[in-house]
Amino acid sequence: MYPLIQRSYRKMMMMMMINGHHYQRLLSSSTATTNYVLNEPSEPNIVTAEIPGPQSRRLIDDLNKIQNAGAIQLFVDYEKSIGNYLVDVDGNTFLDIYSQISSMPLGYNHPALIEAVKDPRNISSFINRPALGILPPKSFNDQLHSALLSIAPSGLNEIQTMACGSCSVENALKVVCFYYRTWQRGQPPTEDDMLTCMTNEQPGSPKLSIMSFMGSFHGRTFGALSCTHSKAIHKVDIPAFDWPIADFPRYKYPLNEYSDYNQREDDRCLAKVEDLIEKYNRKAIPVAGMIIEPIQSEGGDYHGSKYFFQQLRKICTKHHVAMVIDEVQTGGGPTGKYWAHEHFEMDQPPDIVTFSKKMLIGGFYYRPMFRPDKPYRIFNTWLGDPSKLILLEQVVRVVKEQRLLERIAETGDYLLDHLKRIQNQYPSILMNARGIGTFCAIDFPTPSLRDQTIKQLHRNGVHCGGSGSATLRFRTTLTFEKHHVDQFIERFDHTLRSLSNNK
Ligand code: PSZ
Repeated sequence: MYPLIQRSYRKMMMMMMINGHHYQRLLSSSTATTNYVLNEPSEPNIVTAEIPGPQSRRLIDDLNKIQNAGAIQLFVDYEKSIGNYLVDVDGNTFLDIYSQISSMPLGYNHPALIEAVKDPRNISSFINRPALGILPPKSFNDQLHSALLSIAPSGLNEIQTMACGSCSVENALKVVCFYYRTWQRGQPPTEDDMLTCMTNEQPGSPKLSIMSFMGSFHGRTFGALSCTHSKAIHKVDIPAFDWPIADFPRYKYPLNEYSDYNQREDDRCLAKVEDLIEKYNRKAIPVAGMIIEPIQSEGGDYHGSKYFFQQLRKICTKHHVAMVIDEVQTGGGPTGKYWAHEHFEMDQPPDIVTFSKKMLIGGFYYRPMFRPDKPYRIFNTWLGDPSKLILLEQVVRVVKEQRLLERIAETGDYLLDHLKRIQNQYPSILMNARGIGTFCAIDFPTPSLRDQTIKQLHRNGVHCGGSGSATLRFRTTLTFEKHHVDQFIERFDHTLRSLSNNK
């Protein structure tokens, strides 16, 4: 440690070195808040001729000997990465607007998280991963309150933790089926139910369905995969349930120029939802629930309007369909609210909200009436990991103290303004700039132009990724600031200029 203490106006600044990272800790004398300032590099720095560089290539080749390493982009030096900058094994420093597929709340090596890991009181939690469903640690209830329930969507007062996003979705869908069958039967499972379920027969294994939406992504496990419709490679060769698939709106942009068209699109999709519910009820595969993303994220950053979601909530209530909102990708703050669906101001809360990624632990919030009636109906070995709750407690504290949600909303407006400006500058390459907070996206006319741009952005020091077939998506941390936007836009402009010159 190198404590270098300076006194400035009502602030005490300590520069420390933790795990090789300098950071500044600004302690306000008037409040108990800690203002961490990350010592990020001033800009990206690419030192290899090709991305991936030679060290990454060597490691990819080695890995390929023992598994299919075809998806690996880079090997990363996580010790050197900091804040919004990712450093690879070749020493390339990228501005990271993808943040581990939207799963880094505060960026790399945030000092608040390093402190939590170094705190001797937390060591046992990192070492002794418990079977949470039977032997939770003494701090568990407090942690659930401070890390998860303190930021729960309104009306959803109960919580179940899980290990990952897919697992959260799977178990949320099971809760929906428990609830539906109990309502349908008017009593808990009968002896006949208990007997027939053992051989996958009715009525114990009932014919029920979950509605999902074309273009959605809810995970790759068996049940979730029947609700996922973003790319064939995710689904091919896997048996699927006969479950209804509705349409998610596809708007024209700019929204204010196409409001009539978009309104008709909402109404078309809503009518199809109701038709499908009625059709599946007639087929004797009643719709117990629906699962929907507030913004279709993997599928290509498709947004649904406030009106669409408000009406959808009403349809669910009318037909006794449980509404599961999948906030695995949108949740945790990137839209400027902890939960993207809160932008929709629906007349009732969703019935279940799934999360993972930026929340560091998976799980779902649910309305009290969805609590399973018996223990062990929702259960597995780990049910998450309380050491992640220690980290999440810190994240929630930092987000609150540093007003990161308000700041991400401002940074997001700034980003979207710039995207709209640059789209006007390159009208033949860019279109449909859209987003809430920094959860933004922009489209290209073809998949190959999008892919080329992403490759070139990597070479120009921006780590980024696509969604859908021809979209560039922004999935920043919550510590992403206007100066990061400026850096991105400068490199985006440079990249687009070179691409349009080469056309
Ligand atoms: O290719 C993949 O498997 C990817 S790339 C991004 C994701 C998955 N996102 C995960 C995800 C999600 O975005 C939504 C809305 N719901 C569920 C999931 C599944 O979460 P994980 O990956 O944690 O199982």
